[in-house]
Amino acid sequence: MSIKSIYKAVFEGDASRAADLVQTALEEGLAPTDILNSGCIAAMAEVGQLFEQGEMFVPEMLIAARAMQAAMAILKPHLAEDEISSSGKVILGTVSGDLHDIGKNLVGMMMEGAGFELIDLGTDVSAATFVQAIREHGADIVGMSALLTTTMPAMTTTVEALTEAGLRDKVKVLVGGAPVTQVFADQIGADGFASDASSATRVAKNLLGTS
Ligand code: B1M
Repeated sequence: MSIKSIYKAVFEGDASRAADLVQTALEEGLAPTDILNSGCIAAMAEVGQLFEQGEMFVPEMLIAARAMQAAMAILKPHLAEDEISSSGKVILGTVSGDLHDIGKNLVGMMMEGAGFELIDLGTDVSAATFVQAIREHGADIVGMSALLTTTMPAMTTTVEALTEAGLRDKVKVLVGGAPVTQVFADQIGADGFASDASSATRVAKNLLGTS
């Protein structure tokens, strides 16, 4: 069994094979983070690159994404196993108008793995839903993901809604996603930015002073 075969199964969008291979790899003692980074994430990166070059299209991207999620369902408990205990409560969602959730789910997995209590609001989450969830659950951090340049403004709207609701000083705001930058995070008054799932965990801990 090699991680390359997991990469291939995700890349080709073979969900059941991807899940089976991840299961076998784990049974054989391969490190969950190696399977994640060199198998699943690397395969999706190539999918993205080919899409950008016009050599792959939306349906194929979606099929690959589903294979990645099938692999993730097997990996998730093992990623969580490695890490330490309770660090705080995180409310996480992909912002309004945006349906991309693979990166957001990875961030959530890594957060849970690092001992955060996670409330995942899913995708296409409106500012009002973020506000309501923070009121209901009293989170330490609200994490927003955006993969489209057209949905980045929804992060601004959400930060404004938090301020209007009197919640802005009660939660730390963490933002990320492929088009999001530190400069943008600073512009909208977010507390933190992370470019990938593992740094998201580190930034979250820094924000709460628990690193
Ligand atoms: Co979409 N898509 N997509 N897509 N898609 C992108 C994002 C795109 C860059 C592709 C391209 O054109 N090159 C492009 C956006 C262009 C832009 O805005 N500038 C794009 C487009 C255009 C679209 C549609 C509009 C296509 C269409 O319909 N014509 C459409 C929009 C739908 C919508 O959201 N309303 C669409 C649809 C889809 C699918 C449904 C087919 C599928 C999503 C499936 C799913 O998520 N369940 C999909 C996919 C798979 C992609 C690409 C290929 C891969 C995204 C991904 O999962 N990457 C993507 C191309 C690319 O990224 N190169 C693309 C793997 C993932 C692990 O990385 O999500 O970046 P990422 O997450 C990383 C970091 O960004 C970070 O950590 C993660 C892990 O390391 N991170 C955070 C993410 N969130 C964070 C939050 C944090 C911190 C870090 O704190 C809270």
